[in-house]
Amino acid sequence: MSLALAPRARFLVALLAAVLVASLLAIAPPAADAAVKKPLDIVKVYYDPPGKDHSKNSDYTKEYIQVKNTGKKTLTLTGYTIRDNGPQKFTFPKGTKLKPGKTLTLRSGKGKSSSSTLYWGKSSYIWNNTGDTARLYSNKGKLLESCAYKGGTHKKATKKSVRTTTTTAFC
Ligand SMILES: [Ca+2]
Ligand SMILES: [Ca+2]
Repeated sequence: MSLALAPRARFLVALLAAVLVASLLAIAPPAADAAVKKPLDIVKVYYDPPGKDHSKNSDYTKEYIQVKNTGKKTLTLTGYTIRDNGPQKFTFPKGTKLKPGKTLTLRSGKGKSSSSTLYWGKSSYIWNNTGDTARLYSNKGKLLESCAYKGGTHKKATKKSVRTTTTTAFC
């Protein structure tokens, strides 16, 4: 009789183990990427558009950084800033608003702003092709996100830098 029960006992042990693993997975912390998501999130830096870098505005404006409102409320970005790893700094103009789920593109160079696109307004590129750090600050100067990248293709993010292609850093 005890021999006949053995397979069932083994099955129960296996079932118990499966339930235990499932419950452990349920309380596992969220993925690193989800953890850094903020109501205002740097999505990507298009740091090196394809082709040679020419010193002209139509090329500067191909380069951009994108931020997204991942929250549920419209954000007013007046006074928020974006900085590179050097002295470059962009201040969001008074009255800049971003609706939930919407993305705002900030292009290097000069151009006419719209509700979805802003321009840094400088006669230069902003984002270094060989690596840089994009930092986003609130209007009170609080660091909201820091996104460091190396140039070239890096298929996996590390603690020090995000995933990149030859054109784009995924923050
Ligand atoms: Ca991000
Ligand atoms: Ca660049």
